[in-house]
Amino acid sequence: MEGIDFEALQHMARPEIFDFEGITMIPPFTDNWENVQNFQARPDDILIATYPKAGTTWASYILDLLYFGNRAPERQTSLPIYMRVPFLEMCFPGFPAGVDLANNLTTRPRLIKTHLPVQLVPKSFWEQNCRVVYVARNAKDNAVSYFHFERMNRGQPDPGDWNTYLQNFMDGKKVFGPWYDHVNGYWEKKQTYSNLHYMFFEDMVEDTGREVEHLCSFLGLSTPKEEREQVTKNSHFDAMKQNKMTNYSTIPVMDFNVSPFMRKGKVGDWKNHFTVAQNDQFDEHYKQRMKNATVQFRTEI
Ligand code: PPS
Repeated sequence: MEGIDFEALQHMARPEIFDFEGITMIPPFTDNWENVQNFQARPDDILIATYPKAGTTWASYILDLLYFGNRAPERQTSLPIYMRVPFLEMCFPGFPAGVDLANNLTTRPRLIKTHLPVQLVPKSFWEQNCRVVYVARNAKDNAVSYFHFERMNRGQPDPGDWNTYLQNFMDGKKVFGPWYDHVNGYWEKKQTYSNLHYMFFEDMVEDTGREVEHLCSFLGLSTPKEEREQVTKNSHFDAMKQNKMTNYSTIPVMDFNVSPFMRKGKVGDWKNHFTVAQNDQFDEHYKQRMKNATVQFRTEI
C-alpha cells in the first residue's frame, strides 16, 4: 500500500498517554497538531465524528457507499476504508498523516474521520458549515469494544486488565478523553448547529435500513430504494468482516489473534464482561456523571 512503511509499523512501541489540553492523548494524535488545527475544510466536506469504537468504520463505509458505491466502483476493491476516509488527527510514523491524506483526496465530497472531542475540532469545519455525522454508542459496550481494541492494537496504550481498564474508562483516562464529555459535547453542539446528525450505534444495529434512510435525508441524497437496500446489505457486519477493504486486516499494528477489528458488532456484549459489582459501580458513577445530560442511551435492544 502506497505510503505505508510496514516495517516501521510492525516494530512500533506502544505509546504512553499524557494530558493534552485537559484530554488524555497519545503523541500520534497530537504530533501534527498545528496542521490539524489549521486544516482548511470545504463547505461540502463531511466530518464523521465519534468516540473511538462507537461505529466510525460502519458509518464511514455507509457514507462511502452512498456517495461512491456506483460512481467509483473500483475504489471498493482497491482502497481500504482508512484511505478513503482519512483519520484527520492521525500521525503515526510509517503511515501518511491524516491531514495529508485528506488534502490529497480527489473525491467530492471529502469524507473525513475524527475522534476529537467537539471543542478540539478544527474551526474551519464550523466556519464552512460542514455536515457532521456523529455516532454515539452506549458507554458499556463502547468501553468493552475499546478494551479489546487496545489489547490488540500496538498503536494504543496497554489497557491493563479489564478491571483496571474499566476504572480508567470511568475516570476519563482513555485516549480522546472521557466518553461522557464526548457524547454530551456533540449532543449540546447539535442544539445550535443544525448540520449535525447525531446517530446511535444501537439504532443502527436495530434497523440499519431506517438509519441509512435518515442519513440520506440529512445529506439531501435521493438515493433510490434499491440502492439504499444494497448499501444496507453491503455494510452488514458479516459482509464488512469478510471484506479486506473494511476489516482493517491490512494494518500491521493490529493482532487479530488477540481480537479482530470486526469483533462482535453487538448491543449488550457488556453483559459478558461486567461483573455484578462492576455493573453496580458503573451505574452509580454513570448517574452522577450524566446527571445533567439529556442524551439517552440504550444498553440493550
Ligand atoms: S475505530 O477504531 O474507533 O474506528 O472503531 P469503530 O469503527 O468506531 O468501532 C468498531 C466497532 O464497531 C463494530 N462494527 C460493526 N458493528 C455492527 N455492524 C457493522 N457493520 C459494524 N462495523 C463495525 C465493530 O465490530 C466494533 O465493535 P465490537 O463491539 O468491538 O465488535
